[in-house]
Amino acid sequence: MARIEKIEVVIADMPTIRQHVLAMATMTTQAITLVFVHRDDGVVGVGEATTIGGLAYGEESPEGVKLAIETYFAPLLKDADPDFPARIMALLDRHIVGNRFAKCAIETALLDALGQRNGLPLSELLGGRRCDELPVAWTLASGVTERDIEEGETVLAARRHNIFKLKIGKRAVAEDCAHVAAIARAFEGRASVRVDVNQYWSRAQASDGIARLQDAGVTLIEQPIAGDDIAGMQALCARFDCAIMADEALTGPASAWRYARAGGADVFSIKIAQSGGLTAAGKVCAVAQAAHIALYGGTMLEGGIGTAASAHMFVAAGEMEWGTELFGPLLLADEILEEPLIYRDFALQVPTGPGLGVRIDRERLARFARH
Ligand code: MUC
Ligand code: MG
Repeated sequence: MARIEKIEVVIADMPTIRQHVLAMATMTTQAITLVFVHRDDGVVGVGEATTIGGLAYGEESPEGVKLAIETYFAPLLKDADPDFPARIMALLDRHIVGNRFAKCAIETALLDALGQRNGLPLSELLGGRRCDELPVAWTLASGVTERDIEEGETVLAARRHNIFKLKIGKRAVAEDCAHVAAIARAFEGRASVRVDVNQYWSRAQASDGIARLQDAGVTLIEQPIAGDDIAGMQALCARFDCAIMADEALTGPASAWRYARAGGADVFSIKIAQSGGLTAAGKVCAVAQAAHIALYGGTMLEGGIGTAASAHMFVAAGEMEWGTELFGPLLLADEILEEPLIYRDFALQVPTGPGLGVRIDRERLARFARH
């Protein structure tokens, strides 16, 4: 029997390559939140609990995750047998309400360690992979239309991305939609354009905005109104031809079931941390598949660890009909992995090594770690 010896949480403030303007926050750094699980046989697994904009996006902040894990998770995990991640996650669920990001990081770290111990990629522990690469969208969110178009041209020419997601909701509806239409026009026939409103529209604004976006050729609208407004989302799905995607609304399998039952989304954005872990995210996928809702691989703008974990989970879960947005590491100005993830030909190559198949460079991490 093995034992968990130590849990370590590191928050690293990493500069982004440019400001990233979302409706709820403007980012110039990302607080990458990593959780290391040290086993007594010397194997160390790592998971990620990164969020966006402190407490601007979800209920868990980097500092809160660190406090919760060190104060409440660690005593429960001390001396537990890390060869049984499902047993450990059941123990955590019994004693800890919510804290989905923290739970996701712990589950990822346990599975990473188990994979390393047994020489198996994490995707194999999750049932086996269906493919080796995932299409990856890029988010244009500099806040300036011309700069977004220039950036889009650069990544398109590099054959890195041909799907662009635009973050809107901050400005007036007409202004935001004109910005999207200009970018959609610039890339017509060469790249597809989607939007994410991050819940910032009222029902009336969404009716107006989605009609304009549909005219501009946008085919996917992410979380236009509040996640808890299932009836409002259902009405938008019924009224418009373009696909409506749920993101913030999905906080695990129960919310997925409520959405599926109500017909509140055409597409689910699957996020491992928002779901409460890799297994929980798999259940969200299962609900979608049972209800004929399409899948999309979402991100919380994690670094390489959360991105690799998501990739392993997505390739095991089923077809991501709308692709993924696993570009998080590319938004960071520096690399903290020993070997960076590989992006080429508009896709992310899913790592093939044991566990996550990527390792943290502790020296590089130390340069950004908070003390
Ligand atoms: C979100 O809401 O989907 C994903 C891409 C991006 O720029 O922000 C995230 C969060
Ligand atoms: Mg979103």
